[in-house]
Amino acid sequence: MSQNLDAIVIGAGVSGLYSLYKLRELGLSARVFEAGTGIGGTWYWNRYPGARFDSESYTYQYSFSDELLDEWQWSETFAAQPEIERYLHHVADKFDLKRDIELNARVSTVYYDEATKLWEIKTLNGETARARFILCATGLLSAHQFPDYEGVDLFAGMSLHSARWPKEEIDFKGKRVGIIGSGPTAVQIIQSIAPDCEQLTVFQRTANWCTPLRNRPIEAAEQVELREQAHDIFETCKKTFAGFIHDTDERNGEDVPKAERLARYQELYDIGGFALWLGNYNDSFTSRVVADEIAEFLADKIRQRVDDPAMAEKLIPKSHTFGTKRCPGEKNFYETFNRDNVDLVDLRETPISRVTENGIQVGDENHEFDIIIYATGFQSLTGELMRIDIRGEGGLSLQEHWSDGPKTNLGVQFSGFPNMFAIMGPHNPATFCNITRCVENNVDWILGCIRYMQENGYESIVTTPEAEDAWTERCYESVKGLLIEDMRDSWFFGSNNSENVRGRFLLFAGGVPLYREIFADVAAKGYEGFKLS
Ligand code: NA7
Repeated sequence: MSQNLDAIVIGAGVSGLYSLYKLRELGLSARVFEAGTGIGGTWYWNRYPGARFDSESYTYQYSFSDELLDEWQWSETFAAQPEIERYLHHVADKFDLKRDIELNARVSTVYYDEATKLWEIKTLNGETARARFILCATGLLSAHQFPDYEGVDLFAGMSLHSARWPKEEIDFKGKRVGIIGSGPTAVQIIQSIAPDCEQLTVFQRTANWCTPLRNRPIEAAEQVELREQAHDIFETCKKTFAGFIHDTDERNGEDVPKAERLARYQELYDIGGFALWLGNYNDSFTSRVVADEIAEFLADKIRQRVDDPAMAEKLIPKSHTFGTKRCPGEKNFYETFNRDNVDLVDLRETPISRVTENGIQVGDENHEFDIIIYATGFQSLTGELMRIDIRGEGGLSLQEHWSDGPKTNLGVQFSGFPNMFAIMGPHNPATFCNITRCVENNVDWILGCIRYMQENGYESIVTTPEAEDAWTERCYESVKGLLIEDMRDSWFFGSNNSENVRGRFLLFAGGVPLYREIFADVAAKGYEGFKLS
């Protein structure tokens, strides 16, 4: 039976749950269609050992309900996946959201009917629904990606992707394990499972600049303080470049004496989290001198922590300077490579030639495994939307619309797709954003827009192609002058995405405060750049 609704939300992760809450607040009928068998999105799928926040827990939580803030306490400064999943269930139960969430309902088609001006969706489990508004809460790192090595399907042992981790516990005892990848996910897995495995071999293509996470329990007195300061913390996050509590030092590193700079790096290194990345000197994203100096500071730490000098050199990034990719947060990651049962294969020296029935072949050598873990990342930002057959006005598919790279206005709308909104799609400031802070910002703006339409008798809103082109260009411009621009092998530039997307900057790098300002300005001008009818 087809359901007639005011709004359809695709995805029941952090943004989907909040969208449903806000849609109901406006008095709209809405349902969420979720591919997983549980809610949580990222925190449902990525249940691998060691999965945890890289944002401080108390900055990642929702800010919209004081009651919720009163009743939830995070046990650690960087909570682990099970606690985060419990939190999202708590939110869904508290606000009675689950009755409007269909699980196991992967949306396969989303078509716009020009006659009725309604969107119609179909799910793989045979559900259909129609609605005026459609909110794509599909996440930015959702479309997981296996590498295209020959033989990936041939391996007879257990193959696991970090973003499709099974609910049952995996016993690594006595197992020979190979892991491909060395990004933030791989780092979390490696440091967690190494003590359990019989043998762990890491296949690294690009080393990363990891910084200590310094996770710790939150004691009772600090819980009280954090609750009292919750709104101040959220306000701070609105004002910092990346929506985190870490704010850049206003001074340029190049103007500060070297000894003082080095002392500052040590201070930030000791704080942990993204302090060294996001709390550094104003020019740390633009000055090669400063970035290289931080890189050298970290390289020294790696040399001190890894016993074998040759291994240490492999773990020190050579292809990019500090800060040009998201830094994995680590705990004992480098010491893990001092273990007798851990080895590293540098794929820059010899690439993987194929996956075999019993292992991974590098050059002529076959490494035999019981388990292969793929921590190989995602088709970032565009991937999940591209996997759905989305067709707007004139039957134009989103794939066709984006054949020359994604185009959006403000990261939230695409021309030819009226009343469709993306929450964490391309051209958001998501790289430099604490996700929930940006989710709340974007959902609030979208719902503000829908309220404006209700109040002014509009039925449809769609970005003009001109405004879409301008915003897309502004996103490309936003990265110019940043060192990030030179590091195209990352998900910021869709390194795992299809050819038409790869190499294009997929985010807005102008910072969260500017993004918020632009949003407010567009709304204040009656949604300038959008056509209301
Ligand atoms: P990332 O950061 O995209 O990392 C993916 C890793 O997988 C990275 O080390 C890649 O190496 C590696 N990779 C991808 N394809 C291959 C192939 N074909 N062969 C060898 N290695 C490969 O994803 P994560 O899941 O770690 O982290 C995503 C975000 O989640 C992160 O930014 C945090 O915000 C949390 P490469 O660097 O491309 O050489």
